[in-house]
Amino acid sequence: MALRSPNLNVMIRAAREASIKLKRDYGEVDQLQVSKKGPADYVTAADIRTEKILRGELTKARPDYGFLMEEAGVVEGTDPDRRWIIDPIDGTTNFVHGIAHFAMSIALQEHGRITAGIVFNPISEELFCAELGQGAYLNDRRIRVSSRGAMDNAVFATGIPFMGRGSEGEHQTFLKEIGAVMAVSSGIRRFGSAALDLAFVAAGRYDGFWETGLQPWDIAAGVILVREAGGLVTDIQGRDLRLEAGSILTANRNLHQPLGQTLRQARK
Ligand code: 2AM
Ligand code: CA
Repeated sequence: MALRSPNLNVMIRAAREASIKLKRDYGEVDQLQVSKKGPADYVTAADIRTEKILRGELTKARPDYGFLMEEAGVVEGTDPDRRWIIDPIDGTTNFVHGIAHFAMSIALQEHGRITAGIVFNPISEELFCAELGQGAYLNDRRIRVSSRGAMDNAVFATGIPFMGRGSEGEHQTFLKEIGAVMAVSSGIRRFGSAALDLAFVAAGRYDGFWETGLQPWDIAAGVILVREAGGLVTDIQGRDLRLEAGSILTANRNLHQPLGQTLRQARK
């Protein structure tokens, strides 16, 4: 790939270091299905452990930077303008069910802007990374969003709300959305990791993705991947994305508008 910046190398090294333990943890999930404590506690422990390793490695390399992390929350750095946004395991439900579709997500935010992001699936060893103005890469290969232009050829990803996430009203809205999208597209997929969904849009595997109820660490790295791969990213209303907004709509340049329109029409 193009020359990686020192910060991107720091991120990749941290993720590779953390993946050693995470892979071992994942390998033990099967046995845990039958243990007394159950897999839920175990996955929480794996989340916390992975985040600690990432935090430790990143702090060693960049002692001044702050953090926004899924488990430990906000840690202010002495540099007020730079922080890492980390999701140690995006796709924890998959992890706990022994489905090898989860990833670490690390983004660098500088002066409020995301300037670099990586999404790393430690099992498939697919490493997606992007830096502002430098393009997006899968391992060492440049990636681009798909070029499909017709909704009826397109495959879209989404996240289905579940018990404990989203109100009854939000669940009903989601049913209307998939009703509308399934009627005009080639298919909908729900793999359970927003970070990987965005990475797959960047790689042109999905033609678009939408989801509500997300947190900044689910999407921070994925957003720069999609943008650097040539895709559009907004909230569901088509407005500029704020990471805190919780809703996201992304697709290639041909399909962003028709997908958004289909969703907004369905929500009425
Ligand atoms: P997680 O695996 O880190 O929890 C699946 O639809 C996506 O939603 C995943 O990226 C998942 O991240 C995220 N997710 C799961 N529960 C969530 C919650 N309560 N709030 C926000 N995001 C959640
Ligand atoms: Ca997550």
